[in-house]
Amino acid sequence: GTSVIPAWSVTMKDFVNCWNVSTYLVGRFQPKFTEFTPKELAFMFPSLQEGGVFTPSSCTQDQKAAILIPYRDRWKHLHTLLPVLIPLLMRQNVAFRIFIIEQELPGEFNKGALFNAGYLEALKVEDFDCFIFHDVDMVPVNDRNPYRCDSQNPVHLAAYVDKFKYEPFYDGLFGGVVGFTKYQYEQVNGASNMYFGWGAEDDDLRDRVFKKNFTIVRRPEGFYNMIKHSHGKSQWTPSLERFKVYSKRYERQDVDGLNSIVYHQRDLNIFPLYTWIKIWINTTE
Ligand code: BGN
Repeated sequence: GTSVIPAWSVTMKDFVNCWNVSTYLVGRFQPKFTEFTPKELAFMFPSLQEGGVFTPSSCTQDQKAAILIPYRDRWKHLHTLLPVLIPLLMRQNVAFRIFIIEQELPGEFNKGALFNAGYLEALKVEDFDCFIFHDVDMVPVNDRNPYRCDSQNPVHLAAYVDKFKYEPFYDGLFGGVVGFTKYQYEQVNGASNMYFGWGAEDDDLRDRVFKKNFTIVRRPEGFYNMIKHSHGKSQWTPSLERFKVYSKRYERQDVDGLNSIVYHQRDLNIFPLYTWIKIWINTTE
């Protein structure tokens, strides 16, 4: 039947699309890389709600984004990224929740498995439209790069990185920061769970995307600076196994990924800046 909306329930907010009113965007900027304590950050962002939640108050956002940061032993990086990322997301009027997806020791880091576990755990907390998988050391330096999923295709947000002189490092680069809708992530069966250590899990994910007939969206504003690693290079060991795993990627896509991830959620903590989830992944197989 017809329903009558009483006039008093129609507020200005209903008419204002958040993506049309991002008033305070500046484009390219040069952030200072400064580490803050969680306390300082909570003080800096009083409009951030417990768990690292933000809902724009003056406009209507059509997407709710889960910002998923795979993590292990990178406290300094995380608290250098957040003072840039949080206000940027607020300037863009993104409705978001920040998740730190920490892999429990011991064992090699497995970013793909953390993507999958993080995705599933985020959906247990609340429903999301857009999943942004975000490296802990990638700092956005252009706030006109929208933290927003594309309705058609997965997005590679970190297209231009200082480490690669802001040039596309290679055509198929799909690392750093990527965004999927729920539909897109489920279609590609998530990420592979079989890459331990550094490298190739992002190339595998890209090939999954293409195999399911998506393309990749890159925006001209996708500029990032990497936080320098004190060890000079990444402390993750480049895995030698990765070439072998990668060569069988198409055979595995439908049986290795979101539908096969084995993990345990060890801990879930709601902190002022983030929802922190600890994940155990089987590393002995
Ligand atoms: C590539 C790595 C990526 C990494 C980029 C940028 C591989 C594939 C081996 C089959 N790919 O070389 O994982 O994101 O460099 O550093 O190692």
